[in-house]
Amino acid sequence: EFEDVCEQTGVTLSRYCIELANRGIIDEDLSSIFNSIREAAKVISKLVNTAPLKQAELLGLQGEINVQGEDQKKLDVITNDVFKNALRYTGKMGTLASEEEDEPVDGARAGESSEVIPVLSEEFADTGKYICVFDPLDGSSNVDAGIPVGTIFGVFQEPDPAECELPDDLSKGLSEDQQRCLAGTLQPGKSLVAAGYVLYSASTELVLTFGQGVVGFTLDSSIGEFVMTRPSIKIPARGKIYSCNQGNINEWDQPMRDYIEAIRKGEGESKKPYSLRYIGSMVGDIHRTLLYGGIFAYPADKKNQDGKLRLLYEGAPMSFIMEQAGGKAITGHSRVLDIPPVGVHQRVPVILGSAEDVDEQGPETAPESG
Ligand code: P6P
Repeated sequence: EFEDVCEQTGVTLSRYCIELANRGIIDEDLSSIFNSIREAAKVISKLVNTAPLKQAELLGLQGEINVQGEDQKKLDVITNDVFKNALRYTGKMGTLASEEEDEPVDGARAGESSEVIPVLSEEFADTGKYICVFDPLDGSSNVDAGIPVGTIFGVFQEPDPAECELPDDLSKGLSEDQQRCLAGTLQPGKSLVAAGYVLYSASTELVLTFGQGVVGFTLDSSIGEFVMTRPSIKIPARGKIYSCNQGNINEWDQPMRDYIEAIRKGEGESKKPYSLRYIGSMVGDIHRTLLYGGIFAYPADKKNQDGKLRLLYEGAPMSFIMEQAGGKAITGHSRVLDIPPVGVHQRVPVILGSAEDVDEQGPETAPESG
């Protein structure tokens, strides 16, 4: 059973994936994909930890602007290549979508092309059945200051061709292959088959879910392996920490402002004042919320109706993990996992964490249509 794999102390991530594959809980392809994610995480951990020693080579700006309109850091580009190549060499990937790529790219032309082939280019041909969406180095602007940063990833299975209904404006001029891969990338979070994050901090933590609970591993550099340290992560039903950029409070809607003011002063349901903990790096803030409980929020505001965080490769994977750990994740109006993306870099407001805290902030309304 899944549980008995988790109870064997000292299980490495490599062995964990083999055991799950032997039990038919995941297939060999997904096991191979997680092996490549494991290797990429070790390389990125090393890069992040040694960056200050290699200032010129690794820190500072790449001198380009990414699709987000943000200055691309050298490490953004390097870690994106590390993650992309690790996945491509599995030969199991259909499509990859990254925060650092303007559009989804082919996943599996290992060796055939040193350049990745965008899904929207004519030579694209789908060759794998899994799709990976990822942010290779979330919070990278914090690296220079030694603040924890992370990688976030989610894995979808390619949908049946019959189920691929792209909006007309997205499918215009695309081949069937391209339409299927783009449709396969723009799936709602509830269709994820796996999700996880890697936290590069005092330790390097890898937390993942295959939809049967949440498991945590810690990198043991002395053997170069991720060792299982948290067999079954469950978020407390209620916490006493809130995590948000309170500097934006005047831009939030009234219910959000009232909620934060109440829990801050001990006037919320628990009658005790909450503490504010916010490092401005999503993976670190979410990992602490997952383990200690409480609420993390990057809500919509007057300037950004969809908030700041990206649905496909930030909000959805983190919401999947949070729900699998017994928590909740809403936009302020609906469940994050129900939202079908219409764009790879679409933003989404995110309020997630302990179930009782999220319910207190704003009871979930009916899932958004579509
Ligand atoms: P703000 C980092 O830039 C990031 O994308 C997330 O990691 C983090 O949660 C958020 O933005 C911080 O945004 O506006 O509070 O600096």
